[in-house]
Amino acid sequence: MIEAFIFDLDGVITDTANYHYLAWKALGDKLGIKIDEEFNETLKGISRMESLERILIYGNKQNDFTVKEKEKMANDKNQYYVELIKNISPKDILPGIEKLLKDIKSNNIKIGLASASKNATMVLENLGLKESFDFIADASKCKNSKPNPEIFLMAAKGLGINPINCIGVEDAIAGIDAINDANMYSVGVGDESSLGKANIVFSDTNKLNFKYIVENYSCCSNC
Ligand code: B16
Ligand code: MG
Repeated sequence: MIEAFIFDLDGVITDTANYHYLAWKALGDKLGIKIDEEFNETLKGISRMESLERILIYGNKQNDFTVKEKEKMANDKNQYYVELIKNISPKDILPGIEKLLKDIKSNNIKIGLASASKNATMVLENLGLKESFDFIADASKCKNSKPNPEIFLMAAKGLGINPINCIGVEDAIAGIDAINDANMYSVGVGDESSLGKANIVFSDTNKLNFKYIVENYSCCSNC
């Protein structure tokens, strides 16, 4: 029985990926590491510090900086990112999301957030959606980045729901792996060929369909 929906934020509720991209690109330019959109794709769902480590490896500069210097770089990136997301408003909610949240609520099912972003609460506030969420998992308390299931399990725990009664919604491969390893039912949003490990995939948020998810979940848990 479905008792909760647990959402990823970036790429599912709103599209902040481009802001992360611009902020990492600005840092990359300073370091002489060229970050393109294709490489940025590999950072989706990955925590701030781990993203920085991946960027340094990508630019073959992984041994060039102290921990303190890396912390400063991550901080600078975040300051720029926070500046960029200041103007986010309800018009930035991805299509289909408000309808899905409404359908979930009207069926008395809980709603949680499992985002790797430490800025998640501020983004939800700017979108005017914070009150729609019963629990927001705190990424700063999460030790293991997706694909580790920790952040989804934190959200289920915070909601007081058994993971097998949760539906996880994600746009990143690392996120789908995290949902599956948390023993939840996984709903992917995006390209079916890359999100193939999800229980079901919708090509974009506008196609997300509450009834269809519920029917497929019941079918899946009965076989
Ligand atoms: P922050 P999600 C993730 O959000 C982003 O996809 C990823 O690009 C970002 O590095 C990560 O949050 C951490 O974000 O720097 O704001 O703490 O997809 O898990 O909602
Ligand atoms: Mg995402």
